Amino acid sequence: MHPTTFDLFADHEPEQQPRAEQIGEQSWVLRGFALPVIDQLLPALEAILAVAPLRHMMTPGGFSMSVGTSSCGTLGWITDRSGYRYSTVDPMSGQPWPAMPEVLSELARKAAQRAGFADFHPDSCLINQYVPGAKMSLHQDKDEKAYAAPIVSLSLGLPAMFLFGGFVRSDKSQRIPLLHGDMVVWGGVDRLRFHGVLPIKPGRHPQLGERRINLTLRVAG
Ligand code: MD3
Ligand code: FE
Repeated sequence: MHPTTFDLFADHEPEQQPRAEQIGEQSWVLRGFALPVIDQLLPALEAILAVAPLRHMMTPGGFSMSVGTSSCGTLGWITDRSGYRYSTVDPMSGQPWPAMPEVLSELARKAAQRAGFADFHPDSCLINQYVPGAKMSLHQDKDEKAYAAPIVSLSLGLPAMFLFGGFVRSDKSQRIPLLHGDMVVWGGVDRLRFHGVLPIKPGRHPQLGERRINLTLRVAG
């Protein structure tokens, strides 16, 4: 058994360990990596969304995002007419964002370690909800203070087709299907690659219903 997955997969046979697929020089898809703790994650996520509900934020250009967003952790990502940034306060409630559940930060730390990034301690988790038809256009993630740390994502619910591009918008994108329980780690030389999500296809997930939720764990501050 791989030493870094010892705790998380203690009850599982080695052949049931998640497969790691390399999608970039320093980027990995970890199929099903979250499944062993999914029954702890989903109630923790519902508790966060009860305190910090999903909302459709307005981009600086004045467009409402098709994706509903919220956050947990010390810093939460927000956007309004004055731009994109991280804030310690949820502007909807005027309160700090809900704490990041330990099951989530530990899972992200283990995923990052599996992809070669030691000591990943995220201070922010952005929660994106996609209903069928919602998408995310190609963009780069540049609002974090530093790019040394990777970004770790966790996909839940309906499947998505993730677009993994290059360093300029016009570079050809790879298409990578992401399923419930999959995790992806992007870092190092791949940290500033363009990426996006194609419109979600209609469907119903047994646990999440008619939606996809994606969590991205980051070192934002
Ligand atoms: C690839 N979210 O929140 S996963 C985002 O599925 C975002 O909700 C998508 O893009 C989603 O910003 C994609 C996350 C992701 C985040 C950062 C990356 C993929 C990345 C940085 C570089 C390359
Ligand atoms: Fe992004």
